[in-house]
Amino acid sequence: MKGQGLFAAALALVNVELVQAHTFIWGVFVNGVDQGTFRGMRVPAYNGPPPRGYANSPVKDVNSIDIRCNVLGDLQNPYTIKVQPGDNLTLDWKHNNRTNADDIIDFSHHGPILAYLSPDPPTENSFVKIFEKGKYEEGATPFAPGKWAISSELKANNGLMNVRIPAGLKAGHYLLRGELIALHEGDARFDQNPIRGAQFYPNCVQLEVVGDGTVELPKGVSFPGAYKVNDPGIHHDVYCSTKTTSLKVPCTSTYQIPGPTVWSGAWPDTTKVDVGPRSGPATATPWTRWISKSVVTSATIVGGSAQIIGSSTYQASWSANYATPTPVA
Ligand SMILES: *[C@@H]1O[C@H](CO)[C@@H](O)[C@H](O)[C@H]1NC(C)=O
Ligand SMILES: *[C@@H]1O[C@H](CO)[C@@H](O)[C@H](O)[C@H]1NC(C)=O
Ligand SMILES: [Cu+2]
Repeated sequence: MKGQGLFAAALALVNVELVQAHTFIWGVFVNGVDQGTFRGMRVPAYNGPPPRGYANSPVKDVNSIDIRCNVLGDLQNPYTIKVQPGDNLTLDWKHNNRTNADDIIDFSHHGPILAYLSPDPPTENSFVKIFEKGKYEEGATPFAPGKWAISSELKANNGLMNVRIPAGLKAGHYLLRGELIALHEGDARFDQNPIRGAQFYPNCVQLEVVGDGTVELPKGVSFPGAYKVNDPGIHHDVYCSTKTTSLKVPCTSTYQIPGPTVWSGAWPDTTKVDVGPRSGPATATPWTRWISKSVVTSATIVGGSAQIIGSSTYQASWSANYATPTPVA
């Protein structure tokens, strides 16, 4: 039937986005030494049962708690990565598998990459921007998106993103919030058209800074709170930046990365370090808990497929005080 055919086509389109090549942080190298797959990572388990969970659908509502550390970002990882001020970290963004053959993210996903640091747990205005890179080359022809940190750099660099721990940073527990913002649908605003809009991929890593540093983080921003749906760096048409043609967004050849300016105490240049071999699994263990449309589903995995044991409404619960993660038994 015609009507049914249309419905099926619409459904197929939705599924295409759900299984698209999305990315999250699979591991962190400290001065080139891998700390192990998923160690210290608050891994988002988005979208539904395995294998779909690996597709990690974006966070799109800048006012939701998910913008802080992604869905389930309040859940601690049993392991915390120890670092010192001045250490060179390399975040390993991957899609399907933690290998060099991985495609990282679909090429259509043009946009900036960012990093913030906050004490763990975050408080009001505690996220401080320590790194950002946005658009660095104008498109050669009208409507060409130009060169962007995600699609032209991170992807070409095997998903490796360099971040350096600020000099003299005071010892303590911190969250490193790495983020990609994909703007291929950023000509639309999520509040006006929830099917489209900018896509956020925030991921948090648990760090313990050791040493006798004395530098405290300055006042930062809150997540949610730091971003607005109509920020010029969020409501931005990557395809009209060289010509005034879009009726939806003012076209501009300059791109303004959202959020605050980078803290003056952060390193002005990030250093690319050679990374050693990866340690730990190259494939993800099927999720036993995932979230979709604010419903958390728990399951056991039997023979690769999920046997659902229960579901509940997602209520992120961020504690006010630092709690030592429970080690894995
Ligand atoms: C981090 O990289 C910089 C620049 O290459 C280097 O000078 C510094 O020694 C590195 N830090 C560590 C702890 O290796
Ligand atoms: C990635 O890992 C999955 C298992 O999780 C496997 O089925 C797939 O073939 C792997 N893909 C590549 C490109 O290695
Ligand atoms: Cu996408």
